[in-house]
Formats: sequence, C-alpha cells, structure tokens
Amino acid sequence: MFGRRGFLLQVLSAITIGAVDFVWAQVTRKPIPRGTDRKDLVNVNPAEVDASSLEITKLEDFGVMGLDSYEAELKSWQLIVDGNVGKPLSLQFEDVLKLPPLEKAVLLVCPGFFVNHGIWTGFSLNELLKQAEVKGGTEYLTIRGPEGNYEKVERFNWPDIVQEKVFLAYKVNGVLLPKKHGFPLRVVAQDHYGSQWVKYVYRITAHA
Ligand SMILES: Nc1nc2c(c(=O)[nH]1)N[C@H]1C(S)=C(S)[C@@H](COP(=O)(O)O)O[C@H]1N2
Ligand SMILES: [Mo]
Repeated sequence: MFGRRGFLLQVLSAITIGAVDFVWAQVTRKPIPRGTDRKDLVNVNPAEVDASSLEITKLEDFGVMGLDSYEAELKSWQLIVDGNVGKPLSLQFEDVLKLPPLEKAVLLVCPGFFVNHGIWTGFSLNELLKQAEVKGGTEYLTIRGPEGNYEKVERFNWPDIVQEKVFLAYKVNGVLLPKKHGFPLRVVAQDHYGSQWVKYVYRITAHA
C-alpha cells in the first residue's frame, strides 16, 4: 500500500512518536519529594508523578480497600492462563514461586482514601504468556480474582504487559501477601489506580 520506503517511514515515525511520548512522560512527571506526608498524595494520578524518592510505606501502615477477607485454599487454588494462547496453563502456587522473580517499588493510589508505596515481588506476565505460547495479535489481557461470587475483572493493554508496568505479585515488602492484600496473588499496575490492582487473582485470559 505504501511501498517499501513508505512502510519504513511509517515504522520509523511510529517508533519516534513512541520514544518522544515516553521521554515526555518522564520529564513532565512531578517528583514526590522524600518525606512527603502520604495524606497529601491521596488525590494524585499515579501516571503523573515520580515516586522513586518517596519512602517505602511500612506494611502495618498500608490502607486496605474492597474485598479483604477472602480465604484462598492453596490445595485447590490454581492460576489459569487461557484465551489467545497456543498452550493453556494451570499453575500451582509452588510453580508460581519458581518463575523468574520481578521486584519493583510501585505506588498504589486509592483515590481520596490512601496511598501505599510498597516493594512488590512477583513475576513478569510477559514471561508467563511466552510460556503459554501467546499468539500474535494479542491486544489485551483480562485478569480475574477471586473465583466465585466476588469476582473482579480488569482489562490491561498489551504494551503495559510487555513493559512490565503491570505484573503479578505474591510478596509485598519482602513477606508473602497478607490475606487482606490479596494472598496468594495480586495485580501490581504501575500508573493505574488501585481499583485495577485485582486481589486474589486466579485467571489470566489473552484476547486478540
Ligand atoms: N478482588 C478484588 N480486588 C480488589 C478490590 C476488590 O474489591 N476485590 N478492590 C480494589 C481497590 S478499590 C483498591 S484501592 C485496591 C486496594 O488494595 P489493598 O487493599 O491491598 O490496599 O485493591 C483493589 N483490588
Ligand atoms: Mo480503591
């Protein structure tokens, strides 16, 4: 349609626009100074701030919102990976712990209520989806938890998965997730509000 040169130009301009967007997002993020009172941050948009200088919140000071008392039974719990994949997976918790670890300090903002700055440890969804032989053309994932009447479903675009902005965690501040924070597995969604941080995750589905 564009000819070879036209196509190359299209690709190059897409890459350039992507890079400019990325750099722009970094320079326009407002740095949160060390020592900032977390109460002053409850209305920030996590995508517009740089929290890298902010202290890590003590786990006992974390706020809690939404479902907080779901009891996961590890004997029957499984993580299902299905949808637009060549090889659907079902993993036990011990399999999850063997995946290559990914650890990041990320700010969770529940607007108007609280901000938790935790160190989250888990694994890359990009890696897991590769193991499931995710098919080309996958545009987004849905992530669900917990199984049953209280299920919450959120949708995440593929670039956030590839950039590891969105991943799954089984530890916070070095300890296994407490029940109220989503044991055994929860979403960590950098730059997204807390409502997307699904707790008690049991299923990931790839969509074209
Ligand atoms: N399954 C499930 N996940 C959930 C919720 C919920 O009600 N059910 N609440 C969400 C909301 S609104 C927020 S702000 C965060 C809070 O996470 P925390 O309780 O670990 O601080 O969890 C999110 N994940
Ligand atoms: Mo929230």
